[in-house]
Amino acid sequence: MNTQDFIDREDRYGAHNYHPLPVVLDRGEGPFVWDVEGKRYFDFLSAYSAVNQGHCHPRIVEAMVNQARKLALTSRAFYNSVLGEYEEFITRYFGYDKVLPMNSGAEADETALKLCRKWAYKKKGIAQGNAKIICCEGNFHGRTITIISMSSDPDARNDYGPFTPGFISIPYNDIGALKEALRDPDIAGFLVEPIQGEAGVYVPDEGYLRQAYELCKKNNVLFIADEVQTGLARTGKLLACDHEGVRPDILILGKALSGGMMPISAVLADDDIMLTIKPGEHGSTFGGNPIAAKVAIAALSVLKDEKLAENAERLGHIFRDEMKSIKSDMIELVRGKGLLNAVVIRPKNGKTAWDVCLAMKDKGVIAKPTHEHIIRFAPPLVITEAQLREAIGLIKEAFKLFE
Ligand code: IF1
Repeated sequence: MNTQDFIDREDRYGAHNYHPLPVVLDRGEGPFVWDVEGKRYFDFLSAYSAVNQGHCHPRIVEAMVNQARKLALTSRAFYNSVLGEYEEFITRYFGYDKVLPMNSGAEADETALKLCRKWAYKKKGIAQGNAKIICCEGNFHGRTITIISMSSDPDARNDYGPFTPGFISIPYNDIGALKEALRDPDIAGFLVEPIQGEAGVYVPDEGYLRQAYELCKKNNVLFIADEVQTGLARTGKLLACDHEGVRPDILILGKALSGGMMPISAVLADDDIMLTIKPGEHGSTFGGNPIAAKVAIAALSVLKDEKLAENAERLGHIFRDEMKSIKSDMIELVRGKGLLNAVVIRPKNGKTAWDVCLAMKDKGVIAKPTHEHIIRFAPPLVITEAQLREAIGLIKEAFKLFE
């Protein structure tokens, strides 16, 4: 079978809820992936920042295989010998009292919303059913009906109503709008991405997170950070909130928490928030399963042992400088933090970001546009400077084709 055969088979038997770049990946290692024709690519999407540790990291694979051979799943109906080890590891790692383990990022966001509402009624004293949560225009927190009830993206929400009530949407990176919204005494929380990934790597003004956090504290409102995409060293710090010294009341993690091996997500909070959920009030079959426990410990250990945040910080500056040096009238602007970057593309002669991605693919770099004209560049954080410079050379060659 060749590339087209694989594509045709997916088209025939799979739902059409994606429009992938026409490349069929077969193997991954570190910053590289190979397609079914044996061609090598630099992966500049990292499965939307789930593969920060590089594809198939040996330490994480070994942790997964060893546990899979011993005990894969118990459910939370019983205790097991590794969940406590993981809970202690991750709560010490991030400095919180407790963790609630889930699977997908969306599940973790939903868990955070439930936790916030529970805290609102049990601790803040908001009247039952009246708790409201502030969210931001341009957000992306997942694909469930409650989460898309917060979305301002028609593609994410059209024809999926009726929606979950209780969300107040304000402009991102707008402290005045947040201050105004916080005048409502029934506000329980503020859910925010430290950098809006899907919106096109929208980096807020310096100080935005810190000011937002202070406003929430002043109004007894929980500051909830969705670090599913920005967390785990991606932006050059362990958490994107670390750039401003903000400690979220509720921290949401996912994606690279497993190094891309399987869905693992987590919600961290201190006791006064976390213990508002009592036994039987929330859960999931696979949440905190033994394999996930061991995989997450390995994935988090790799981040620190291989100094991936420092690498992302250093190489991010090189990447943005190099992209800004490209003389192309298709490049409108370059923005990002660490190795979460994006280039806004100005269409030219009918050529768009999609065409640039096709050209880059032919040169050996795969990335995908978001919102038509924005290309996100997010390689695995294990990429070396030499590899990054090689990939930048290939990206430059691709842009040259449109001159
Ligand atoms: C898709 C976007 C990125 C996320 C943040 C929660 C979740 C995500 C900040 C939910 C997931 C993924 C989902 C994937 C594409 C990708 C994405 F383009 F959709 F928006 F990264 F920007 N919070 N993002 O970014 O986590 O349930 O997927 O594990 O749905 O197309 P999930």
